[in-house]
Amino acid sequence: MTTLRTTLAAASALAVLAAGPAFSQEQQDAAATVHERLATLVAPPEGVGGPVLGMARILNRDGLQVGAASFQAAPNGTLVRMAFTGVAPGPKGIHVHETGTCEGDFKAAGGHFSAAGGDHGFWHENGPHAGDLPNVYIPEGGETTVAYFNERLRLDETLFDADGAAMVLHAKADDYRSQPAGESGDRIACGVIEPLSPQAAEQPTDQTPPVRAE
Ligand SMILES: [Cu+2]
Repeated sequence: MTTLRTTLAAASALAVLAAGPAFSQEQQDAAATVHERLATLVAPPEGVGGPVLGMARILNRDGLQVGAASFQAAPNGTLVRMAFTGVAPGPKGIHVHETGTCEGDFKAAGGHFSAAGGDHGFWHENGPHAGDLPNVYIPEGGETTVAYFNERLRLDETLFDADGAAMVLHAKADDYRSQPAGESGDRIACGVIEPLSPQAAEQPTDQTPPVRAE
C-alpha cells in the first residue's frame, strides 16, 4: 500500500505541475519510477514464450504515464500484457489504433488497427478488428494489470508500417458492437507501440526454448 500511495501521490503531484514549462529532475525521477514499475508488471517471465516484439508507454492528456503494454509473439497470435495506474475506476475500452501518433486529444491515432478490414466488435459478424481487445476494468485505487491473448493481432510489417500504431485507452466501456469504435468515448490515454530490436526481441527465447505440445 505504501508503494501504491507513494506512486499515486507522485503522479498527482506531477499532474498539478504538468502544465508548467518543464519537468524538474525530481519529477523526471518520479516518472522514471512509475515507468520502471509498470514495465516490470508487463514483462513476461524470463525464458517463457516467444519474443517480445513491442512495448508501449501509455500517457494521459497531461503527459503523465498511466500505463504500459508489452506484446509477446505466440505461434498463433499475440499476448498483450498491460498495467495501469492512476486511471479513474470503471470499465474502459482499449484498442490498438492504426497510427502511432499520440497528440492532443489522441484523435491522430486514427481508427482501429485492422489490416484485414472488417468491422468493430466481438458481437459483429464481420468482427472483430485485429486491434480490438476486451475492456479493462479499473478498480478503486486506479491500478490493475491484465493479459489478453489476441489471435488476430500480429506485430508484423502491417502494424509497424510507415506511420506505426498506438494503444488507446477510452473513457468508457466498449460495447463490442457499435461502429466504428464501440461507443467507448473520449480517448483518455495513448501510447505509441515501439518495436523492439530483433536482437532484444530474440533474447527471451535464447535461453529456454518454449515448450509446445505437438
Ligand atoms: Cu480505441
